[in-house]
Amino acid sequence: MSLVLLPTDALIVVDVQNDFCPGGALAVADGDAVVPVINGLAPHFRNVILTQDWHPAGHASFASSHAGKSPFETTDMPYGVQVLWPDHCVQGTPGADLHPDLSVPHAQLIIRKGYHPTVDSYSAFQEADRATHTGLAGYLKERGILRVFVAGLATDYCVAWTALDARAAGFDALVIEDASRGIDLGGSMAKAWDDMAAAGVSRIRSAEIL
Ligand code: VGL
Ligand code: ZN
Repeated sequence: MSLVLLPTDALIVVDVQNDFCPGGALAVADGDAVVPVINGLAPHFRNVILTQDWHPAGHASFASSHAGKSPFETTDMPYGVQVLWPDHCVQGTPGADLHPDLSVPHAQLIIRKGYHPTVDSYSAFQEADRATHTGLAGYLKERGILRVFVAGLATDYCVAWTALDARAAGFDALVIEDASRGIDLGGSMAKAWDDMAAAGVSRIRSAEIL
C-alpha cells in the first residue's frame, strides 16, 4: 500500500526530546532511532508540527513531588489515575531540548504541553483533565488540515493520546509505527494499539509514505 500525501495533511512529531532518548531522564528504549526516520519523512509533508513536553520544576506528574512515591508508581489525581515519572523535560533544561539531530527546519509550529503545574498532558490536543485544550485542534482546522500523521515518543503515551484526541477532534489519524518508540509499562503498548484501532487510528509504516 502506498499513501499519497495531500496539502491537507500534517505531520505531528511528538516529544523527540533528549530526556526521552538514551541517556535522558525518562529514556525510551531505542528512542533516538526515530530521528533518522522522521528526518527522512518530514520533507514529504508541507505541514509539520513539533511538540515538546514542557513541565515546570516540581510538576505533579513527577514522583519526586509525592512523598513516599517512586517513579512508575501511580497516584490518584482529581482527573484520574496518574503514572508518576522521573523528573523530565523541565522547562529550559537540556533534557527538554529537541534531539540535536532532529532536522525539520520547515516545521511551522511547536506546541508545548504539560506546563500547568497540577495537570499532565500526554496529548498535544487536550490536557489530562480532558477539559483544557492546547489550541492545536483550532490551529489545524483554521489551516484546513484534515488528516494528521503522528510519530515520535512515546508510542503508548504521548503519541497514542495525540492520535486518539486527533480522532476525537474530527481528524483522520495515522500513527507511523517505525517512526515511534514506546515505554511499555504494564502492557501499555498493547492497550494503546488496541485503543487506537478501536478509535479508527491507522497503523502504518514509513515505507508506505516514501
Ligand atoms: C511522555 C510520559 C511522561 C511522552 C511524557 O512523551 O510520551 N510520557 N511525559
Ligand atoms: Zn511528561
